[in-house]
Amino acid sequence: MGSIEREQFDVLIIGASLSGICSLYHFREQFPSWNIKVLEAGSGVGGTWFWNRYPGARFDSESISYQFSWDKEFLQEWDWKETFAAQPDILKYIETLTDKHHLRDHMQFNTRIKSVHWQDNSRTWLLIDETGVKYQTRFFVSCMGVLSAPTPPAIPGIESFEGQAFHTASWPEDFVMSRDFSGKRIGVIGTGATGIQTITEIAKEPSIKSLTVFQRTPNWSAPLRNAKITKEQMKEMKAEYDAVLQQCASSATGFLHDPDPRKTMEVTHEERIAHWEKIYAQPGFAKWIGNFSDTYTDREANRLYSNFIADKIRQRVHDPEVAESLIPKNHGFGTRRVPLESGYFESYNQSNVHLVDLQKTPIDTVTPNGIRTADGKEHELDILVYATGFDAITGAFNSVEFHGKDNSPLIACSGVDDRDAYERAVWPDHRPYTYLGLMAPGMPNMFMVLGPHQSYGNIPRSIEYSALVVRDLLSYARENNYTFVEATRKAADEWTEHVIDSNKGQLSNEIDSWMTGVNSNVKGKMMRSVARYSGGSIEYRRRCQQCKENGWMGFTFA
Ligand code: NA7
Repeated sequence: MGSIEREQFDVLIIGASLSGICSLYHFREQFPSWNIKVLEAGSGVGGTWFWNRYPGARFDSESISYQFSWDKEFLQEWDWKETFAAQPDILKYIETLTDKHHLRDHMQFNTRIKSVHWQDNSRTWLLIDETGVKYQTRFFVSCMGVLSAPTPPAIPGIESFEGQAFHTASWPEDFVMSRDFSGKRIGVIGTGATGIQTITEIAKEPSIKSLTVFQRTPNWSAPLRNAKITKEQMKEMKAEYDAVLQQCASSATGFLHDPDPRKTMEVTHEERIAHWEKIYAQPGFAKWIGNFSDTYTDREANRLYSNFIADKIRQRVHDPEVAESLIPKNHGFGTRRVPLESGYFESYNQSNVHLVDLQKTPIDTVTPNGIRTADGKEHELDILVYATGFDAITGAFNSVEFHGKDNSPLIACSGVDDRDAYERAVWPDHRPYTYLGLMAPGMPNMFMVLGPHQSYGNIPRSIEYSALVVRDLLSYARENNYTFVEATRKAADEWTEHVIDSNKGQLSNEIDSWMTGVNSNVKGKMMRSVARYSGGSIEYRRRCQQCKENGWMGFTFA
């Protein structure tokens, strides 16, 4: 297709991620005569699980709770090997399911969209990829993901490094650790969920020369407790899938764990410790979600549990000074997304693993040979890994030139973009404004699956639900011959206010993290915002259902 051609679609989906796959499957079932296509920047399906191939990448949701429910036959066919599957297995699961349903027939890979413009005269969206190819579509569904725009660290001198450097989300293809890291001095910047997984795995590799971790903020982390799944266990689990899905549906987070309804101070000291020991010994997010119900809203409750976890860390790290550096002091347990680990803290007991506490000695500059810290020391490195996270939630939208009605930009930031653009932006300073997280006023015919203001929790559970709501909304439009759908300002005002209100009282609001919309590596992303719906997935579903039952109240059609 030449650059002046313009292919026409009924629905274009951006992203062959889990949300893109799920949306495509349901839309194709419902609208068999429609011309539907998925455009994907990568060379394969999988989104997060396609890009994040770093050593140690794996689920910290239970594998059996992190799969699509719509193909019951495939649920019985697919065998998970571990309680928390590793990235290669997860990608294989996604690829096998995609192939089983011939979904690749509707997918185009290696296509990165550069600009998206609403065209009022034809009531269509015009998308242009980075080679100049144009795509025109009636409806456009963003499945671009919440953690899909990687951010390398904004550190002086970073371009001067003469060794190999890469972000964890663009790990070199065909990488073999025992070959590519053999004899090397490796540096890792960042200790979020990704850093903690990959540091643990790199440290285990006997052939590395050394591993130096550059930690700006320690994160609370606790044992994953992964295990192999035997054939016999898998058979038993398969018989229980209905109950597993039911349990996810009845929990506010969509996970297999529920909070203990008691409050921390309602029980005796002995009962408290017994409960904490119990959840600490359980696999997965039990030690985060399965806690007393006030742990993330009551300061004292949170302090006590944080002390309990801090003592666990002290017991595992031999050097007391290193242990203290690894214990967060500026935020309580669970007020940021809790990374789960499998021997992370013990890594620091190895003589070839070094922690550089950037709160004591900040990075001065990256040099051709490594990293120089404020104490004048140069940490010499052959390989530098950026585990520095993502421009979360709004970042994928921000990486595209995005204009809606009246040519208004979707995102513009004060001090970065011009004043006029900023005043007309739908999401000024990355602050989302949506109705049910599904649409934004001024952006007609544009839907979001796993967009801002949706309840995340267990990601596939959220995706399945919102993909079905978008499908039903499109069905309603088709049945009534509507070619135009838009969220009203009134509905978006009320919903956005509700999202902000639901978030009040959470200790996590007081902490900078990707969940509160702060990223020092992204220009203009310095102010905290509310980008996730904290009212829980049960309440989210109730509100979507209510909207549907009331004739899609809050949307206008034409
Ligand atoms: P995160 O959780 O955003 O972690 C990024 C880490 O990188 C974090 O420790 C940051 O420190 C650190 N960072 C970022 N920029 C810098 C600079 N410039 N200098 C030093 N350190 C830096 O991203 P992840 O990829 O680990 O996890 C994202 C989510 O993916 C995760 O929660 C799961 O849901 C899956 P900071 O804390 O900002 O001081």
